[in-house]
Amino acid sequence: MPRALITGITGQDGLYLGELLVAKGYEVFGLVRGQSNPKVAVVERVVPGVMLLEGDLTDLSSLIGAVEISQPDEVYNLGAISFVGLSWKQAELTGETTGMGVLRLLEALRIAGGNDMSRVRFYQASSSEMFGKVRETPQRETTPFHPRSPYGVAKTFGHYLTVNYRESYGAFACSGLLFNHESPRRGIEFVTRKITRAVARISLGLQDSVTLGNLESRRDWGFAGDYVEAMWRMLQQESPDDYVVATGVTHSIREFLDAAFGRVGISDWSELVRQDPRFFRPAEVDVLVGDASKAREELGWEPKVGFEELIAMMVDSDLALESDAAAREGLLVPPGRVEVPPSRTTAARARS
Ligand code: NDP
Ligand code: GDR
Repeated sequence: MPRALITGITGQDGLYLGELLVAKGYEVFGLVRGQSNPKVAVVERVVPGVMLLEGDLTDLSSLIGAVEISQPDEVYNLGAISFVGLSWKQAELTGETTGMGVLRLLEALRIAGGNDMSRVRFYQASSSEMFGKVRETPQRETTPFHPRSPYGVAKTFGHYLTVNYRESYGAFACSGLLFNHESPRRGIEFVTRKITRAVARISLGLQDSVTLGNLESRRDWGFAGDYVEAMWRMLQQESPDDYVVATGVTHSIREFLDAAFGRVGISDWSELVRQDPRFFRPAEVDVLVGDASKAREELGWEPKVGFEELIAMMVDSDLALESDAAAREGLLVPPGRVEVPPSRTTAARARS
């Protein structure tokens, strides 16, 4: 039975990867931080059977301990401060976790292995944010980096360290340059889930509008469930390498809004979306679109879920979650009654 250690098991990708590896027959260990992490219950519900280990990417000895207990064949480093917006407000913490965390984990593997890194295969969750102010379009493995946020800078550090441990110690270390990937499990701070949740709530009359930042930026959005398959495939190759993982299609936030509101029958959302400078970034990444030819050719990987299907999946999931929650709190009108809650009016106006 192969053994895998996942940092960031409580996050979006950690849950999908945990499910994938358990289904493949792995013994899965997950690193969980904090003395009473509320997301432990989510991991236990979604991926029962995963062994949870206490540890933190800012604490080397806890990482050595986790490696010694789990004795992994494969390590997936998904843990990070992953919200780009937060990385300006907590730049030092982002550097420590998203950047230095990679160094600590690689060092933990080196130290626990007595300087022998050949036994274990390592995956680093690198990011399209490293391309930042892009030097060419589409972005591929050879495109130079120009990160635009403390997050992007920290990920670039982690990426080069992964390459460096491969070259210095012969580590089987891969870096996945993954473009945005989303799902119903996406955190509500990210724009896609912020929108799909708001669309659900507006449609149910629980909220009047949603306030966003820049609507013009464009992203290459895929489905997280597809992307964790690419991570696993990287570690099954004969030799370690770096791969871009993307759909090759880019859309603006406006187009995302069109599709998300369209799912609940609203075609004109102009009165339902506000903009606030609070949600604009000090430096923006304007357009991202990836070329995943290498992943397609060498890993046999390709995305299965398209843009419209992804958004439908997220809106439908949020509709179910929000109507369940509202019904529990007595906020929704039971079927058969004709009363309309006050905040329903804006959405109804927009729909008519
Ligand atoms: P999430 O934000 O959903 O998950 C981040 C995870 O990191 C959480 O489990 C979090 O734990 C954990 N974490 C945060 N700080 C620490 C710490 N100090 N020690 C240990 N763990 C910590 O991110 P995603 O699942 O979306 O992304 C996974 C990885 O892939 C991240 O590294 C992200 O930067 C990267 N990435 C993501 C992309 C995307 O589009 N989703 C694209 C490219 C890269 P807790 O729950 O306790 O906060
Ligand atoms: P991103 O994702 O920065 O690409 O990083 P996010 O969804 O946060 O932003 C995408 C784009 O939307 C614009 N935007 C807003 N963003 C948020 N969060 N909230 C808003 O209200 C809002 N309004 C407009 C942003 O300016 C940006 O242009 C994600 C993360 O998962 C990273 O960890 C990962 O590395 C990259 O994707 C690839």
